[in-house]
Amino acid sequence: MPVHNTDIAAQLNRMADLLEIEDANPFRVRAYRNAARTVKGLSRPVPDLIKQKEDLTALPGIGQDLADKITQIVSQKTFTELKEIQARLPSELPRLMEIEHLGPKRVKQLYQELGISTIKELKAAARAKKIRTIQGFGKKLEHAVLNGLEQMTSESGRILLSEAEERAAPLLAHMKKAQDIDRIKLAGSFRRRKETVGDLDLLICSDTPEKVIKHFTAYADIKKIISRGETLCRAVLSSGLHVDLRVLAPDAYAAGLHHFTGSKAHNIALRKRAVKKNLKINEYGIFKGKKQISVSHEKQIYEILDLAFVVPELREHTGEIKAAEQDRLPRLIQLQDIQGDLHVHTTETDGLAGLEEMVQTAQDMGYKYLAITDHSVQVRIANGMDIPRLEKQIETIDALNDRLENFRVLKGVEVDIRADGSLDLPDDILKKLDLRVCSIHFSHHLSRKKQTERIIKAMENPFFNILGHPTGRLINRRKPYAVDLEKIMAAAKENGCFLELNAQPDRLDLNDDACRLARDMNVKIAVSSDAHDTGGLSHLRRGIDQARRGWLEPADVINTYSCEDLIRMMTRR
Ligand code: DGT
Ligand code: CA
Ligand code: CA
Ligand code: ZN
Repeated sequence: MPVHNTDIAAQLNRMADLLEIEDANPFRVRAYRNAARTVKGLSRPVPDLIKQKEDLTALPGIGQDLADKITQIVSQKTFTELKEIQARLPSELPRLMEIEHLGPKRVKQLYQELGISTIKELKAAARAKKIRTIQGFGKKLEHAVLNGLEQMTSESGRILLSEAEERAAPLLAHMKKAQDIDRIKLAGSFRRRKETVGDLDLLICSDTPEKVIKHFTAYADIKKIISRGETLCRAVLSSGLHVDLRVLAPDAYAAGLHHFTGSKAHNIALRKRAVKKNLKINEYGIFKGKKQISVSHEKQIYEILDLAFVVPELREHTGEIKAAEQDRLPRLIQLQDIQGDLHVHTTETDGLAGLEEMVQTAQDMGYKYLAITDHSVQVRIANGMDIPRLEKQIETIDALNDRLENFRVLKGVEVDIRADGSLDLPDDILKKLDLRVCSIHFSHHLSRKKQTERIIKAMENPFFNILGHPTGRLINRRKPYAVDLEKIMAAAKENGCFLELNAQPDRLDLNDDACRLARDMNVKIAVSSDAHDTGGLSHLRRGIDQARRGWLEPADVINTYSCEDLIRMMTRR
């Protein structure tokens, strides 16, 4: 059964969590966290690396000891030290740490002082107003914990697209080994590139469905078969992810692919349109009376309905059909339109790769520029830079640029927006930079009005360029902070600022609707990876998926522009 990178990272993070509860040496804790992040950022599955005898210790933050543990996870799903520490501590403690406001330190207090080790016990204690009695907790935190518990229990059961991709890859590889398979495709929300996925809809084109289904049920990662028919099989993978496998006959493939790509709302709207033309569409094909009109490609379905082809990302019934009718669909941005990345971290703050390494990778990716944007002072958890350190980085970048040809390293910073709307570094130093990403990392819980005012005030600073991760959400873990995006976009427009679409798989912040709002309001977007290591740079493609769902064209995205144009856009005065 394949062990995925996500699983390996989760095991390493769990170890770090439990060590923190046990008050272990912080360096040990950090070593596990760094290793987890490295594994998460890898573009290739770790089991493949091991199979090909590649040296894991060559990866950032991974020494021999961690390499051994990772190898053990791949072969045994866990490792000895983790088993030992788990045996010592109650099993639900790590889940408690996922609740907002609860870190290892507070979970330890809850455990030691009130004997709380499960979500249920925590909820009961919070409701009984016991939590406020713990030293350093208080009434406000008790309310916040209850609130956090609610967010947790309202969890959707949907998984990140990135995780779905990771779980799907070995399944696809397995299915490709089946005989008599013509085509194979993941449809549904996965194909529409939605930020989260409810289940996988796997379509396979074959004349021998029984063989295909038999092969599917032999996939080692299946935990349970829910139902098994002649052309449909539903199963649950070990991770809990559901898979609907459908085998389609070759002459029904295009119609089936279209149907199961959805969305449901898009399908229904198309069906209505078909009815007006005396046609009928269903998952088996397009029909005129009893006669089937043969279609071998999805495009023909749209042609028959007098529509321009609508790509899967736009099939949400949010105006795409009308636009297709009038041939006004956007020419969506593609990864190859991107000229550079505008938000990355290095070992100077909380990154795992050095500046030159990041630059080298960006060059290898074919970029023309890369902005280095390490954290500012106030972000102490990320080892934020003060003025002298930033000045030194500026010198390093100047020297590097002297040596580089056809590539420019942009001097940047991710400067914190303080609670009062001021920026965390003075203008004197900000003005020495090419661009500044300005982000909120603290005081997420201001009122909607105050939060909006805070950001707008920050935008009035002439050195404000890009609002980083604009809503602060972490998908499935933290809701966006209360903020009036429309007002913020209006202020961005007025002040010549831009909004980020942060492409980290669990951020994807802005979301698709907000991207579309920005486009409608004529505010341009920076699609940035927020990479913390070289592998992280490739997350940018996830931002492109989201940008496409938000109807963005290349001209709407500032890092499709040349370096000169970009620098001009970063100069407000
Ligand atoms: P998910 O799985 O919740 O992330 O979202 P989808 O869009 O993948 O939804 P799913 O897996 O329930 O169904 C896959 C596709 O099948 C869906 O996008 C459209 C099509 N479909 C499902 N149920 C219906 C239906 O009742 N009517 C129509 N017209 N299409 C449907
Ligand atoms: Ca689905
Ligand atoms: Ca489904
Ligand atoms: Zn940030």
